[in-house]
Amino acid sequence: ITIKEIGLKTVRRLLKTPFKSVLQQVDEREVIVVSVKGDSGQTGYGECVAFETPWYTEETITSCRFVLEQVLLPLLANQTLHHPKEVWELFKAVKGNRMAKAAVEMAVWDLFAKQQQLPLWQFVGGTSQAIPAGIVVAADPFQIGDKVAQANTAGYKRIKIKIQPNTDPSMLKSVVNNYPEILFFADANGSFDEDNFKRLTEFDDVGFTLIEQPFGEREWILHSRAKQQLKTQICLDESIASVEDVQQMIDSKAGDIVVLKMSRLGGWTETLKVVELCREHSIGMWVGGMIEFGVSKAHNLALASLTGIHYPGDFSASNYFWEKDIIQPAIFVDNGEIQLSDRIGIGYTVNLPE
Ligand code: OSB
Ligand code: MG
Repeated sequence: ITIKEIGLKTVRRLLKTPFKSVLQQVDEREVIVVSVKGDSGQTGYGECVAFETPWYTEETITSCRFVLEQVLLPLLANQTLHHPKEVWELFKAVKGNRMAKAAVEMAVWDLFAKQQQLPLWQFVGGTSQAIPAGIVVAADPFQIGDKVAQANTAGYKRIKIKIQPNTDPSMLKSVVNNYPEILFFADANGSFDEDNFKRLTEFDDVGFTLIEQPFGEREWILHSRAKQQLKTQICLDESIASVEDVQQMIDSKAGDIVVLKMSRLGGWTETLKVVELCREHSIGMWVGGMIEFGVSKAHNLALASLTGIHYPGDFSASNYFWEKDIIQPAIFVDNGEIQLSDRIGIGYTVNLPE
């Protein structure tokens, strides 16, 4: 495929309700949709999901726009590619900036799947067409009970609750006990430290399937101590930004499970390497969310189709965050699952603003 046109389109929309975590409150979301047109006339799509400021990863939507426009797009323009893996090679001389790279790289994978007339999930070797959904409750503590009840009514079988050192574990325990058939995850977003380690152990009896990122990104030793001392599985999210980070987690016995975020990892090529490494070492996997729109979600759903990804990801319906998504049809959850499309590429039509 020869790359003929590359487009960037900014999408900015309000969330239906504010997303509150220990790190940041998100009320409005801005992303960049990347479109890549090949000589066959088809178009592949990617979505850059960096946030407005560096509260979650170092990149921002503004740094990504700069790197995309000034550095990455010129490297890709007019290139002839035989496989989407070649994009990672093309970008090799560019340090870091994985979220910017991922957005372009993902668009090229979509384009190749379309050229091969295959759904993206089949193009990448996925096997499952029904993806278990999962929702995130990121609200004030007094709202958690109601939000969990609503998620249960909507059919979700996996609910992730944001926690921090001042969250009351006994309150959470009574919520979790109400729904024996639902899997509950906890996400601490790195809010614990050595001084309140004991506080973390008080969440061990809540009934969580896993606790996500209790400590900071580079706290391998604290995480390994938590893995030893808690019966709840330890899952790393922010810590995992490369294949090397997964190897570090394995070597330091710092976790049982990883969250795959294709954007933070730099796209499909690096993510597929991570999946391979996790399979070899029997590390659990699931696919994380970035409060993103449908293009990114569609790529992530295709990822969740791969074998070895055993836990339900952050896959909520389009209408959980958005009045209107940028894809058609919207993503919807039926009986706790999302069905992957039989259509080629990401499987959805993209509707971009003028
Ligand atoms: O820590 O998993 C996280 C959203 C934005 C930034 C970080 C995280 C999240 C989520 C996922 O919790 C929310 C979603 O998109 O479903
Ligand atoms: Mg997380």
